[in-house]
Amino acid sequence: MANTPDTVSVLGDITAATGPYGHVQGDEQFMVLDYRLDGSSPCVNVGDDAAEYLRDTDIEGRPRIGAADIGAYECQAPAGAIVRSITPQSDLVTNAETIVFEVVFSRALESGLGVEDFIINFLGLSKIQPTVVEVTGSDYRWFVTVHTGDENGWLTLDLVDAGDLITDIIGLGLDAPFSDGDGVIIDFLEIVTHPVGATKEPGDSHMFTVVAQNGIGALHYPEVPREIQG
Ligand SMILES: [Ca+2]
Repeated sequence: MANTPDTVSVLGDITAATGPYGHVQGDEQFMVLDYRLDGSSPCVNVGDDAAEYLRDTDIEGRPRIGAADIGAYECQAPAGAIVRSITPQSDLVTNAETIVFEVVFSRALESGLGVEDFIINFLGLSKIQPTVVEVTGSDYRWFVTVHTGDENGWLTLDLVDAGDLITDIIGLGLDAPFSDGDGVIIDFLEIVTHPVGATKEPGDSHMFTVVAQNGIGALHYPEVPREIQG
């Protein structure tokens, strides 16, 4: 967050003024109309202590807690950052090896976030369980790459803070866990032969059921070398 005496950067979409009387509304972290900060707000402890007219107390005479907060009111109960959202980058994934989730925090992180901090919930019959393979990103926005396994199902991602303690830029621990993220449907192309598992003999006929999603393709019968035919 790049803040100067003249500008304040606030996470979120403030172009759509949908709150009461056309004011900005951003969850519970920035209680617009009285400008008091929630403990997990990005404005806590990131004000400028060297500002020329900074007072020892806020506009109500309440003491500073740690570094000064941005705004007129000093948050009296600073708390760690929270997860604002965990969102897959697609609602439906067809035949893809990986899917990426975006994870947004209420405050920039300092350290401690890794693949061990995430748990996958998968509803489906998977021979290869989906796994978290990579965590990238910085500050508020992080991206988690998940290997999709090999079967159709419904996949969500939770954050549990299982490895090194996740800390934010003001040194507080993350308020984990988070398990309210959006899910993604994993679809794989499926081909079933009929009769199932039958030995193929010269002259036999076979039928195929093809479950295809979101695409156009052709079905090919692979040519099997003579020496390994049953
Ligand atoms: Ca403070």
